[in-house]
Amino acid sequence: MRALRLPDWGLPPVLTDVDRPTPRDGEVLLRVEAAGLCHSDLHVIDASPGGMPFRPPFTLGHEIAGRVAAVGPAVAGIAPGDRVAVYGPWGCGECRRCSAGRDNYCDRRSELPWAGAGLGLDGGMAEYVLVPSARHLEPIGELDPVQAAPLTDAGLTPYHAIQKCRPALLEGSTVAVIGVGGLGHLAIQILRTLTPSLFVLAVDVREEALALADRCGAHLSTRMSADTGRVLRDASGGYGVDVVLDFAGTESTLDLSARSLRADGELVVVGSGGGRLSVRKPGPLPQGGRISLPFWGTRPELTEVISLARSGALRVEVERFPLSAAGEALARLRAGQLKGRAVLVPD
Ligand code: FEH
Ligand code: ZN
Ligand code: ZN
Repeated sequence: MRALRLPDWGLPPVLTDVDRPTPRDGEVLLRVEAAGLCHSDLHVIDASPGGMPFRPPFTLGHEIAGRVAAVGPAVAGIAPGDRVAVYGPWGCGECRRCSAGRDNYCDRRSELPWAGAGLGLDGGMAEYVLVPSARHLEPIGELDPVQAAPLTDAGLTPYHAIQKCRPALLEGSTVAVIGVGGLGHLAIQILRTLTPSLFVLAVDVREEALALADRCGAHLSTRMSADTGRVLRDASGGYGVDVVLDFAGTESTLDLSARSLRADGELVVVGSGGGRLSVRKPGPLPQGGRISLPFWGTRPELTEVISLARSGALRVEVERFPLSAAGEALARLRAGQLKGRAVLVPD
């Protein structure tokens, strides 16, 4: 079967032929119908030896949807032909966190030589993918797999981040979404769906991203500039923004987030842009300010995200590429030239 493999650190991914795996015990083999591209895939590709808690060679892709092709003898409740999305942050499956469906915060993460699908274990940028347990599979019904695949990360990650600050999302609260890419555009839709009375402000550097924010339901979208802190403050009645979701996590966006945050506000840092923010008193953060660093999402939350999408509340902006054009898709992602999420479809 064809698969996009990372052969070793420092080498580019290659599309090559590998054996199609056979499911054993509780494993499930999926025929991949869609695999999303994520900025984290670039971090993995660009990592140097020791930079990640796993090592190549493996197949990339941690945003997967497809159809069950075969099941191991111990599998129950899932059968060939079932259409599913894959929960990606596979944990040990035994600790308290994994037992509660919070594999994203597995207590034994540091002991595992992998972090999930396409993260040390073979992922979904391929014709088939082997999933270690049926517990990672979420039925998608009639949902288009090209919509479902990005929801397993680009949808699940903002959903989890929003659940973390849900108590602060009161009637009429102001929320800033900084970075309207694959995750940010879905964050806006989730915010508008879960708490319709929120006042949602969107910030990005690209005009097409601001247009996407408007289409997704942002009340105000503003281009990042030296003035953005004032714009956000003015838009929140001069008090500052109740919740900031930073999907970039760069030095400049963290600085903007801190400057725009209301006293007793919540800063949720989702993006892995490598920016730093000084946490000291007095310092750049307002009094009562709270920071969280959410990672991906939980298995029950994936059920909730797929249910929202099946109800029509979420629509992923997608750019499709055949698996054979994975190199072009990665180049467009790296150049910041994608509108929404790139999704590979095996050809
Ligand atoms: C995946 C693997 C490692 C780091 C970050 C990620 C995110 O894409 C998950 O949302
Ligand atoms: Zn990701
Ligand atoms: Zn665990």
